[in-house]
Amino acid sequence: KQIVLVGAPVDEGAGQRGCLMGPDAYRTAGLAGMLEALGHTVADHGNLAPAEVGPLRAPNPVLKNYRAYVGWTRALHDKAAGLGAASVFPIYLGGDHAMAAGSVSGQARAAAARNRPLFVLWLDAHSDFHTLESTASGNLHGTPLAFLCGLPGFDDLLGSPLEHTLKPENVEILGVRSIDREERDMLRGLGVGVSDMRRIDEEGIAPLLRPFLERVRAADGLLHVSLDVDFLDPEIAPAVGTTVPGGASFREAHLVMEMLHDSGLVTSLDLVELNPFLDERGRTARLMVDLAGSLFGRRVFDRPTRSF
Ligand code: DIR
Ligand code: MN
Ligand code: MN
Ligand code: MN
Repeated sequence: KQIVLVGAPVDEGAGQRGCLMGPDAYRTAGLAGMLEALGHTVADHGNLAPAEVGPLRAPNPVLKNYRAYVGWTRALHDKAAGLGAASVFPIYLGGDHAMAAGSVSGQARAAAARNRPLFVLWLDAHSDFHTLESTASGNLHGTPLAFLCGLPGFDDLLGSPLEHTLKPENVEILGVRSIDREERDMLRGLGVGVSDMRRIDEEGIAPLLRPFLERVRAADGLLHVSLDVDFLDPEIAPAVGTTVPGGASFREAHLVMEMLHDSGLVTSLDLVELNPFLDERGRTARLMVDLAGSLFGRRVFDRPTRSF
């Protein structure tokens, strides 16, 4: 594959600062070299900067860094729309999850131009399904998926209503274990696919993922994967500001990535919410790189015996 790395040092959306160091932590952990060793070509496009934004009034006084959210969404949307039109595989290096408002909306625009439906697998402890009205924390990384599904109130983000929204039934949230009441009601109303940790425990992660992948294939869809560090259990991935106990295990996470690779369906990826300031000697950054390795074809027998 021809892989393009796009750094998105966004940290205004999270409650804690530090995600701006994420892209460089992935580079330091050897992401590009690992992908090249698997036979891919890699072009690092460096880090994006937010777009300039004119005067704006935040629709809700609780929102933090609203202008920055708008600026990042516009810059990432344009970049992703361009990459989605080219025959490359973009990896968006976060940055907090607010960046997905731009990366995914841009990929959705490009998918629509190619007459292909975009599906999204959201691997996260949270559903990130607040509107600008419903958020109580004001942390904008809790809102991108609601924006992407076309919920109202987000027109400032691109300066006009989002044209290519995700179909709620084409979104699957996996690994979730912290959903606010307002988010739950909106998710249920729209019919977004949600598999929480209890379902993963009872049914196993593979049988939950497989039918979604089959739907993507049947629809000839493109698949974007948005991987939040807090999908993982904090015992193995401590470098995130919003840890929630009881997350995906090392084995579950690698299994998901290996199934995604085997499907051949994934066309773009976000690696988000890594906060290197909270890491233990790069341990979480290396695990995320390792997971990306499984998504790009690394098998158990060619994984190094000691990864950290
Ligand atoms: C909580 C936590 N639902 C909020 N959200 C997220 O602040 O809105 N944490 N996304 O990562
Ligand atoms: Mn998230
Ligand atoms: Mn269009
Ligand atoms: Mn999260």
